[in-house]
Amino acid sequence: MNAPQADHLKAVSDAALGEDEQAAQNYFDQLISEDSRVEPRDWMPEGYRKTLTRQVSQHAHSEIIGMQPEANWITRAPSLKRKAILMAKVQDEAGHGLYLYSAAETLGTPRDVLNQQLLDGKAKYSSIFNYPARTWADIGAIGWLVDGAAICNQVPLCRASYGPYGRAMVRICKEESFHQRQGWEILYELSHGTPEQKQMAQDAVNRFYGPALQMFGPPDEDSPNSKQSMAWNIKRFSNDELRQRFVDMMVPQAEALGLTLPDPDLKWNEERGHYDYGKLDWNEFKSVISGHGPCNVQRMQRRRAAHSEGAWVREAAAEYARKMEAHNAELIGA
Ligand code: BYC
Repeated sequence: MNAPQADHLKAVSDAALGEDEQAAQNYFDQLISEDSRVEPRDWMPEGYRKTLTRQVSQHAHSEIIGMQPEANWITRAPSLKRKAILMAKVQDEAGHGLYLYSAAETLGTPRDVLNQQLLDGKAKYSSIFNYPARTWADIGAIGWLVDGAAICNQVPLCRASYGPYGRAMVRICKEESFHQRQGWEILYELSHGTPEQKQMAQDAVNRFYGPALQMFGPPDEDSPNSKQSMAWNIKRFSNDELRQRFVDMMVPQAEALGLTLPDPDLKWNEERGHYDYGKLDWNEFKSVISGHGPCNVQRMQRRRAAHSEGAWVREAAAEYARKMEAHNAELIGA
């Protein structure tokens, strides 16, 4: 084949490749515009894959790191019943991490790579888990406020355009509802107990309310990912929309608990049909997500230690899988 012929063939094959890619892009665009689901087998733009891998893996890391503040209270829960409930909740969080790592893996990055990004401090996890759980009431506040915020943020994610993520979120949200309920119940009992217990519940709410509002992410004007994620039907609402929904939901619940939300600017706005709320401390948020929150160092030290202490479990599981494979191959061969 001479050079002009080779050039001609290359041009034809580039055009065909281009056409294929265009057809794949058109199909993807159609799925998004019809509000259908994108599945792992489907072609997807690299940016879509990257954004989802980032969000889903960070979500998984949050579930795993999020076990720490609560697990710390399992041995100190005030009764056997409370201990059993808290253990079940913490185990649920581990399960959420597993569903989410599995969903993230379908996008092409293996779980050990995602996990290494967390261990190397290259991947984020939710800001809220860098705060300590100082008292038993904090466990109530985490359940009521943190899981409440999680539900508000995650129910719309059940309709995320990426199938494995949306389906994982359905089960996670069902379990989060039980988690919020258990937090509410702890706070209700404390706020209807002795004055000291009520004060303990109020102090916990005072500590966790602001950080819970920050879980929804930066204000819309400072959220670089929202616009594209919403155009791809990954996020259905902006950070501020969900934060507002959460505030509106929590005000009557706080009244029912007999507790106060620590915001002097919180008031009903008749015109907007929503509660107005005060400015959040975004400098604190930036500091926490850049590694300088009260517990960032402790959380990562614990995660790294747990990972290395668990090495024998991973080795045993891999060896068992290898033996089973050899055994099955022998049976097929026989
Ligand atoms: N903390 O452009 P933006 C749970 C980062 S687990 C830390 O708005 P996006 C539970 C953001 O990643 C709850 N970082 O981003 C578990 C981005 O940085 P990168 C976890 C945050 O992705 C155990 C940058 O700021 N929930 O409930 O469009 C026990 C700019 O933000 C945070 C999820 O993961 C934050 N709070 O929106 C109990 C939900 N906020 O990545 C309970 C799924 C923002 O560009 N994720 N950043 O370097 C989401 O819905 C979205 O990712 C977010 C952020 C709303 C969080």
